[in-house]
Amino acid sequence: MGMFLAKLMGLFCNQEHKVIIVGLDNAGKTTILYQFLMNEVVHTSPTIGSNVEEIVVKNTHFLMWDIGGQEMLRSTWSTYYTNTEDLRKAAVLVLANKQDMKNSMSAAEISKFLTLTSIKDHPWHIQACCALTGEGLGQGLEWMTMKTVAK
Ligand code: G3D
Repeated sequence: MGMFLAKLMGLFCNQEHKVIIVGLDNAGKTTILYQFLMNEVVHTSPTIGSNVEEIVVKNTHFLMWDIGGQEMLRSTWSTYYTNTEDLRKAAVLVLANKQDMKNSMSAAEISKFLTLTSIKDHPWHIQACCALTGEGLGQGLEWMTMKTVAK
């Protein structure tokens, strides 16, 4: 993971990119962020809001919008996106977390359930992972990096 992040920093050079993580409550968003924070090359900025955390790897900004996942709040998600960045060219990475749990849905099952193949206007990828160990997170970010650098 450490080596991967170092490689990632080199690829991003002086560009600034933002990653917004959204998901249901208890999905593992904070745990995923914690995996990044454990890496010594990552610096954290003070919490910039009650539900927003930011980590900065050189000039790459990872913004974690921990927006409540309750159904009644989901209609407000687009408001956060509008105020954050233009998503027209955004790539979509779905992290199928908690793969270590016995009854977790596989990445293929989640992909089918979410009908990810219907996404035609953005590159997308689903990555099985376990935030507790960090397994799969590196591959997910690697995909995101490839999509970003390819632009
Ligand atoms: P959230 O920020 O999306 O709300 P959290 O979710 O990161 O707070 O995680 C919610 C709970 O799920 C935590 O358990 C956390 O340890 C657990 N969790 C996160 N990722 C994984 C994973 O990959 N596997 C397993 N088994 N558990 C995971 P607690 O008990 O602290 O509430």
